[in-house]
Amino acid sequence: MARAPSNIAFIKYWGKSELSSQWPANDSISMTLDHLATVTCATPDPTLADHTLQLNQVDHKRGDKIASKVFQHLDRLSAAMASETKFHIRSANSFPSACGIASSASGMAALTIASTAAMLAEGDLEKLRQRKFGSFTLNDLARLGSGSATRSLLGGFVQWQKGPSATEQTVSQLFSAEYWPLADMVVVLDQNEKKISSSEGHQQAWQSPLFLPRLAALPERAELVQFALKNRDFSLLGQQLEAEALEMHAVMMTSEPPITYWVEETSQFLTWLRKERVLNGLPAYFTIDAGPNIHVICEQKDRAQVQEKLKNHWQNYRILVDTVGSGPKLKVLGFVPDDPLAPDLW
Ligand code: 2P0
Repeated sequence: MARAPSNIAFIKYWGKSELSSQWPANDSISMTLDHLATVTCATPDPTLADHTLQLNQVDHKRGDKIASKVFQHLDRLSAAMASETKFHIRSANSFPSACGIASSASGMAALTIASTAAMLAEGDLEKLRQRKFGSFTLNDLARLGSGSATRSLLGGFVQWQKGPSATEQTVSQLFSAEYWPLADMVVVLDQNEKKISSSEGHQQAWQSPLFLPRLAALPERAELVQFALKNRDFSLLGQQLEAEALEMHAVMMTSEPPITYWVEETSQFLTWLRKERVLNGLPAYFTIDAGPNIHVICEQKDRAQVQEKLKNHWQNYRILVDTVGSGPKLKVLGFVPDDPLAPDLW
């Protein structure tokens, strides 16, 4: 059984240079979260003709959208280990899925760890990280499930570098979770499932006239974000976060066909937050993933103040409060718990 956190990208992965190997068009940097997570129990069963999947207490059949993605990944994992093992998968998210809170990052990371560990009867995550699965590492396998999942395999602040070729990608921790306690408050403006998946969006990015100029300018922004992290310079980090999120959404909106993930409240929120910061000194900045919901980032020391303000002005919306987390966990229980998310299990 594995618990893997979601992550929020500070420098976004948007666009792929090669689809089959999930080779990103640019390097990305993210903060691993703590409470927003997926727990997945994988139980191999030699009597099964096909995998089974229960997600958030709902059974899914091969052929439906989510089961297709999960079963395809399980088949990929089995193939990498020269096995034909079928699994019972039981999984739960601590947050709403598929609306821009990176459920595919935590979901694919947890699925990869739980299933490979179950196949090898391995209870030590560090040993799994060091193993090779055919020509793949654990990072490679998670990435093939979902690009952003590879960043969820580590805690703290994480960099995924595209490297000189698709087989030379690397994922590394820039700073630990303790280095800089930041908070992420996700204001859920709309929790309906998004209509265009990230995988489709990645492909359309190349059609935007803004995409190539973005790729050319990104190394400089990535350096500024690293500098801000290193020096714990919150206003520099915040400025870069906002510019980066707006630029990614500008690419989306100018893709062909265009993708608009925002709802009306998204732009209202951005205007409100900037006003609060400029006029009232609210120490918080936004970033946005591939969805309409806003991640408000602040330093942990200012969290109560920012949370209070959000609660007062956005009282009709759910706010998910999280902090930077230390990465995934693996447990061998020998049974499937009734509530895999129960905090005392972790
Ligand atoms: C990121 N996102 O860096 C960016 C920012 C969304 C916006 O990675 O096709 O679900 O499975 O590799 O990982 C979402 O893309 O896409 C994503 P696939 P994924 O977090």
